[in-house]
Amino acid sequence: MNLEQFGWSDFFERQLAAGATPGRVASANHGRFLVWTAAGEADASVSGLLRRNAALWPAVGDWVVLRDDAEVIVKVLERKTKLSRKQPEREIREQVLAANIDVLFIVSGLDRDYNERRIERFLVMARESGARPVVLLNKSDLAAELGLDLADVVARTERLSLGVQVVALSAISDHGLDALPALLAPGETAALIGSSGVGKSTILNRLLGDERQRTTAVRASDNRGRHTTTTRELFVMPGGWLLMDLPGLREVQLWATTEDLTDSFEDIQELAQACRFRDCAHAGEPGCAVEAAGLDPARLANYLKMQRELAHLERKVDPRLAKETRAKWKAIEKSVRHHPKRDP
Ligand SMILES: Nc1nc2c(ncn2[C@@H]2O[C@H](COP(=O)(O)OP(=O)(O)OP(=O)(O)O)[C@@H](O)[C@H]2O)c(=O)[nH]1
Ligand SMILES: [Mg+2]
Ligand SMILES: [Zn+2]
Repeated sequence: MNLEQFGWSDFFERQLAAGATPGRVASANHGRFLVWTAAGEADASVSGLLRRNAALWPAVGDWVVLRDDAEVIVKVLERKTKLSRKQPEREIREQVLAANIDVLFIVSGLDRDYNERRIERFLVMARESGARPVVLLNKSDLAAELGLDLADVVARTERLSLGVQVVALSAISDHGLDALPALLAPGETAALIGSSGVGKSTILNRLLGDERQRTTAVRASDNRGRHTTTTRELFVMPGGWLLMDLPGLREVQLWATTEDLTDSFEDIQELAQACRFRDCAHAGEPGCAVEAAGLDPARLANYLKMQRELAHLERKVDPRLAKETRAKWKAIEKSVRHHPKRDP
């Protein structure tokens, strides 16, 4: 087998010491990793060093170096891209969901799953990852049933996606699926993200021409999925590209910085240049150009919400920044103490 067909490139070659055995993590299960190598598949665990350091832990999609017997992963090569979220627990920590993804398919169902705010959130996540996002509106066969006009939903989604490609399709009737392989060159990797039940595994099965992934009907009452896929796994597709199926994401807390909002909300950032106050929060200040522009208030609210969330994360994560913030607060407290407010 040649490694290029799994996505190997100069970027990784340059990091490899002479004589080392590389491989790509195709799936992971409780500390065991299925690794594709030039000599075939290996079932590997990780070395003690990696085990002791969460930041060195391999993710599905990673290129790794194996020990000579191919039983232990000793190193994770630097990633080209990584898809991360904040771990859902209270602890402030990054969770890498997938590594070395070139194209990120953000999947929504055109049933009651369709949610513009969630798409905006996934777009921020995608942009932070370094992968090229593409929005997939699946279950187009159901749109009419729900009184959604397909052309209208596509146009709305395009508007909020600011130039990101939007593809309407129906995996179940094979409609629109053929647009996807054309978006990937041989050796490139795509991943499917979205909430449970949107049809990620169905899309994968159809493109693969094989029912390799299990799928389950959504709940009739609210179209919610049942978290059928529970592991992340890579598949080699007929056109020579790779596709990763992921479990449905119940909750996406971002692992990004406020900077990462810039691309996804260029419209708001541009309008903000004309606000009277440089630090305008677009929340009732006089002379606010953003509020005056008649933007969808839900989009603005979502932007502000993510901005607060990411500013909070930045304070928690970047110790230097956190220290500055603390120093600032101390200075404010001090000035308040020394200059108590007096009634006029
Ligand atoms: N009507 C319709 N149903 C679809 C379509 N695509 C998928 N489904 C159905 O939606 C249900 C959920 O599909 P899955 O592929 O299991 O969804 P998933 O996104 O992989 O869900 P998780 O693995 O739980 O994250 C299944 O019953 C599919 O048959 C479609 O285009 N139209
Ligand atoms: Mg699935
Ligand atoms: Zn403003």
